[in-house]
Amino acid sequence: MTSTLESGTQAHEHDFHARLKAVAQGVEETLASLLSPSLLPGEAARPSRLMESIRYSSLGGGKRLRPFLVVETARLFGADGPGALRAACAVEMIHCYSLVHDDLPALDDDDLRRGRPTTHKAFDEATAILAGDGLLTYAFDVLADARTDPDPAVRAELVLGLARAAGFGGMIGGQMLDLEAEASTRPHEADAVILLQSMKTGALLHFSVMAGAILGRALLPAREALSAYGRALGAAFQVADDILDVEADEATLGKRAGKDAGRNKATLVAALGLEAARARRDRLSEEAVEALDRFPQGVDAHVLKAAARFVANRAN
Ligand code: GRG
Repeated sequence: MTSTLESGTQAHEHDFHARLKAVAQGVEETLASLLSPSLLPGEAARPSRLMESIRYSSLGGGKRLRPFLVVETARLFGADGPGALRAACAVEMIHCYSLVHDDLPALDDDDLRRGRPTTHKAFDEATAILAGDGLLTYAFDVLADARTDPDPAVRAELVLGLARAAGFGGMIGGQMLDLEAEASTRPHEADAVILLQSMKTGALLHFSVMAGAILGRALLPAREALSAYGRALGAAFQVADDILDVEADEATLGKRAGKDAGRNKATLVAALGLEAARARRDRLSEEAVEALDRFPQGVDAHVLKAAARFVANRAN
């Protein structure tokens, strides 16, 4: 017989998947519109091959987890309108740009992403570099536009937060540490890997949550709880990724599997071993859930809690 607790958890999982799907659809439509050939004031032209490569890199794939976190967090405060979807698309643009550049021959040199040829394979290297650059720049355009939020202070906070998360103290810095660790002959230390991952992957996931809090004008106690949630979820996500690289196959992942060990990648599986990495992933996922228990009363965060569990248990 199914216990009440189990059926409650299943209902939450169901709600999570329904919301993930709904947000993904909203993101797809908003991205398609943002990346249409129509010019914005101040733009002279949108070169068709560039736009085609950008659409290829960002439409029709991915779990859309970061946009989901933006929209669902904003929804806790009743702020999940078109502005939240625009902010969600800005974060997804940064994510897609990082994937396009990460796949380049000078970095990971991958041929497969989201189950399709990588952008430099489908187009060419120079176009893939420009597609990434275009997505990076446009993300800030979208955030700074008054259609994202009428309050300039809110827009400035979003722009600053995304810049810090994606910049040299965040994603790019994490990528640099990653490259250095890969080239090093010393064993990977867990503390160093944890810092690297908190920057490379964690910062953007954390910002996704905080963007929702910013759009929702969340007060300090809620922001603190959400920040703790975002940090734990971001860390759990990357350990799960390290584990999937060992355990999953290419067809399920939609990208090359089993590549970390051969490349001396600084992963928590390398630093801690598979069992300890699994235990850490599950602990972090529960930590994320518990962070939301500190939430102000009356706010129903069960979908975000289910997201933290999904991050740990996902198949790709
Ligand atoms: C500017 C040269 C240059 C590089 C950009 C590459 C880079 C900076 C940073 C690394 C960021 C990166 C690629 C991290 C990997 C994180 C990761 C596990 C991505 C996969 O995320 P999912 O599973 O992917 O959310 P989907 O496809 O579902 O969106």
